Amino acid sequence: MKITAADVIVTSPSRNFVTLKITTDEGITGLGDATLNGRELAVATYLKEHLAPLLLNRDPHNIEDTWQFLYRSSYWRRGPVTMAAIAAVDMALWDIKGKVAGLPVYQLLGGASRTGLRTYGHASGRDLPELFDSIREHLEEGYKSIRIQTSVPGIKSLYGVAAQAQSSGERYDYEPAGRGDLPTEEDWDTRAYLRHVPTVFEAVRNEFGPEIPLLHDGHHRMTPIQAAKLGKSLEPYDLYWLEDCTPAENQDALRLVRQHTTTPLAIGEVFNTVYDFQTLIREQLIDYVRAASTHFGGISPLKKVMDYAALYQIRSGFHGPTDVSPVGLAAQSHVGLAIHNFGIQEYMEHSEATNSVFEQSLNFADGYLHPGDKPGLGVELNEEAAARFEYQRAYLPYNRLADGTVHDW
Ligand code: KDG
Ligand code: MG
Repeated sequence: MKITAADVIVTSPSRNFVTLKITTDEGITGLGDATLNGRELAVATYLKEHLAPLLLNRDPHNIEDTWQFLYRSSYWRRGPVTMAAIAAVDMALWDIKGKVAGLPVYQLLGGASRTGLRTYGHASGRDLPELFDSIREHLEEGYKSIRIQTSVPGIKSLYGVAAQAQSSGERYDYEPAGRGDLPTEEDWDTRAYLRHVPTVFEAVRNEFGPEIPLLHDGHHRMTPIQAAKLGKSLEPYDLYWLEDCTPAENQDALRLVRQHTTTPLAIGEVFNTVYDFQTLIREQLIDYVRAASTHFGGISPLKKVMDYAALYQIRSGFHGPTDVSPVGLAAQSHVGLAIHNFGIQEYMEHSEATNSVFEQSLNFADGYLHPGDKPGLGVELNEEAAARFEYQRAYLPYNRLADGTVHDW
């Protein structure tokens, strides 16, 4: 079998997505997700200009060889643009292999280790009553585990509560990348945040009891000692995890955090290769691997990093916001179903417009996600529908402190 075409489809049903479609001489096609939120066209160009010509006439069955060839032959390694492009190729080839075999991808990865993937959803609110409503809504929808984000008194905006939701009062359950020519500026004050967050978790535990697994995302905003302080102050509320407590580039920071708190730590949504996780896994500085198949080079390296993490009892918590497309979500759901050390899957439901473009066998019921049993990844792209949603430039917001200093967002 030979690859005869590698097409890149950019579409924007509610938000931008970049999808690679690989076609073979036998007419079988495979899809891969190459979406990099806010920098989508960089990956689309990388794929069109640099990888597509290398794929023509290759045997689609040689997934590992193709991955190594694309990774090593560029000389320039790693980085989100390169690894999202390689990820799309890797996913598309697994999709093709599954279709040829007549099996869903998780069967090719060793078969199911569980009946479904436990998920967590995002509850948020400007104040406690709004947050409680959001938690109740998620529980009614079947979610068994919930991420909690709220506005902080004195700060006009907070990650997890989008500007549009703040002004309209609507439920916020989609990503904050804003369409427009320039990014939105938000404000931030870590001391106010550190004072406020433990009071929120205390209130949530008082209202909803001790059983629900609760999560929180610090979104890279704290210094190591601030993160240690937050981890300690959240210990009475028994978090499932504290995510991205410090900027991900400085992995040594986690040593300090770890020495001070038993709150479980999750990190890695901006990581691109196993090398980013190497020290964190070997020294057992984290409890959950937050990589997404899309930004981590695809299914092949995600399975490998999880096998490495298994040696240290570290589990998965794959990144699953809506900027991971239904193709990327399916890819990591197949991995999650197959590995023994699955932890939890982040799940923000895609919009109706997104689902009209990506037809999926993936299903969500009673808080559990399953990639379905269609051969391959179980996602097909409706190209006619995709063509109706033209790309629109979009940016994630950024933060400034009260004195005007740029801060991590
Ligand atoms: O593109 C950025 C988003 O993926 C990120 O803000 C979402 O932190 C996030 C999460 O945990 O889902
Ligand atoms: Mg996060």
